[in-house]
Amino acid sequence: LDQKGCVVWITGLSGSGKSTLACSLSRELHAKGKLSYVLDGDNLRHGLNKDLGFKFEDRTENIRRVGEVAKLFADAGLICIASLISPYRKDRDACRAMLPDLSFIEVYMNMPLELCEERDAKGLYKLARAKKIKGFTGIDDPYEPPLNCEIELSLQDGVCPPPGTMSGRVVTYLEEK
Ligand code: GGZ
Repeated sequence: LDQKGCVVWITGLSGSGKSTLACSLSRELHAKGKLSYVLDGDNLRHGLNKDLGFKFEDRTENIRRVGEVAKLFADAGLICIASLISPYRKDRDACRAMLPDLSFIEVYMNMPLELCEERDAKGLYKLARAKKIKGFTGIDDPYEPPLNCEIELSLQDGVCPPPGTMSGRVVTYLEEK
């Protein structure tokens, strides 16, 4: 295998475009002959993490487990793309600490809450605003933005760049390192 494993950790609010970016990145890497695998928080919560909810300790355990699995994929030489809200800085930093230097690439989807809320693909923000869901990230649960991430993606001239543009930035970063 002509590649070194690493973890691309995508963090950001629900609806910020993490899964879309993960998918676009995975396709682009595939086209370049690179092996990757996507770990999506929402999907893993149906299997590996189905015993976990959204309270503080559960989210911490969720991130810890996905970090451990991501490390296994990276050890096997894959580019592991983890896409989770991962709202707490200490949990993301603990994942970073599991991996060798330079092999944890934190990507921050810095999208305004208003935009995420406008998208509201699953209607969860609406439920959270109506207090039918408690502890929803960005509404009544905190999101701690990264202080030193490798890549920050945000609006360009007030609009969200297309997924291909954003995944292109990540690929360029990976190629350069
Ligand atoms: C945040 C929630 C919540 C609460 C359900 N807070 O956008 P989605 O819907 O499809 O993906 C979100 C997913 C978050 O799972 P993660 O494993 O990424 O979260 S964390 O990293 O914080 O452990 C969202 C849905 O689950 N969801 N309830 N209260 N998101």
